[in-house]
Amino acid sequence: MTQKNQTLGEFIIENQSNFKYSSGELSRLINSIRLAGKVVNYEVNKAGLVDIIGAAGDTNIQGEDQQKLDVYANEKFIQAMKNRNIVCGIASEEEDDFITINSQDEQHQNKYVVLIDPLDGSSNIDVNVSVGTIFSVYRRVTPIGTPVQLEDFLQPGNRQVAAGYIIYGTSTMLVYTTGHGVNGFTLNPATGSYYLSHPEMKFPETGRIYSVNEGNYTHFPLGVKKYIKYCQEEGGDRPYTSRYIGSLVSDIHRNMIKGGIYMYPKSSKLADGKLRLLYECNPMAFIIEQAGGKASNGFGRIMDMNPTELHQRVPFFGGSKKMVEKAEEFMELHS
Ligand code: P6P
Repeated sequence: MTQKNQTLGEFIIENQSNFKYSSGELSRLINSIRLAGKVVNYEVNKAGLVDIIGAAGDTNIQGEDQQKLDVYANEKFIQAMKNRNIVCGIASEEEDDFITINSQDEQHQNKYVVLIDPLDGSSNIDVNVSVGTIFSVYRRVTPIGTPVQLEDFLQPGNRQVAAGYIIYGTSTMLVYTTGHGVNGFTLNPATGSYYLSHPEMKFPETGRIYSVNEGNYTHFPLGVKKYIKYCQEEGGDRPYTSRYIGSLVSDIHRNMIKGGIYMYPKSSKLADGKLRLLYECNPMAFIIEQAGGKASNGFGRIMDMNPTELHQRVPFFGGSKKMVEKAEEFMELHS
């Protein structure tokens, strides 16, 4: 039972029973992400004022310039999840390889792994556009007490125990699921607390917004081109509206509230698309499905894909169920 305006802390305590097998670690993990989100939010909100914008002079494994705030956010989330005897490993978009975290307490062995995109859409920071943090949580599959292995991270999305995002927008929100629906909490900067502002979020079954970088149109597969044209033609509730922020969290958050589809297809330039399966597509897919939507790679369920590498990319179509199904129809027809 959710009561509007509960604090996140009250909500976690009240819903502790939902976290099967967990003696409070999962709650404490969500709590540590909440705290790190507040610290990152403070820096994101004043990024224009301090020399924290601009490339840190380094590039991540994706070959993308690391904005200083990317590096800062990565450090803060890793710090928040270490030394709490909850997590045995972390994989991050900003880290080439996964990080092993040893338990500090012989009597207790950490059993969760976290995959995180600490600041997604960071190229938007210096133009003052919303950015987000995305996280995904699994129970490890290798024996507890041994060092974490790559296979602990290469699990299909259907084995996630929690996933969520923080959107640093006109307000800062934490939206997450533990497999029992999706709830959104808004940060009140005056008190530093997150309040349950969007209980039991639901993806509208259909919508009139399509989100895709149409600059890549000529490079898309024929089925994607046909679906985009379908969205633009007169007929029924069409033409739809095109809305694309270039920040995955922001585009999906808006579409979850208003109804819509977000697409990052493969193209002749990017054979597997751009988005990463493990710390972008799977967590967003868990949220989308828990809210009643659909998340696909164009031909099958994103969360059923068996990962092969930490930073692998996949095509992504996520949002209102009927819109994703229609897009899949076009891709099936023209594959
Ligand atoms: P493009 C940000 O880099 C990101 O990973 C997502 O947040 C966003 O939706 C997408 O890439 C934007 O990519 O190629 O359209 O600029």
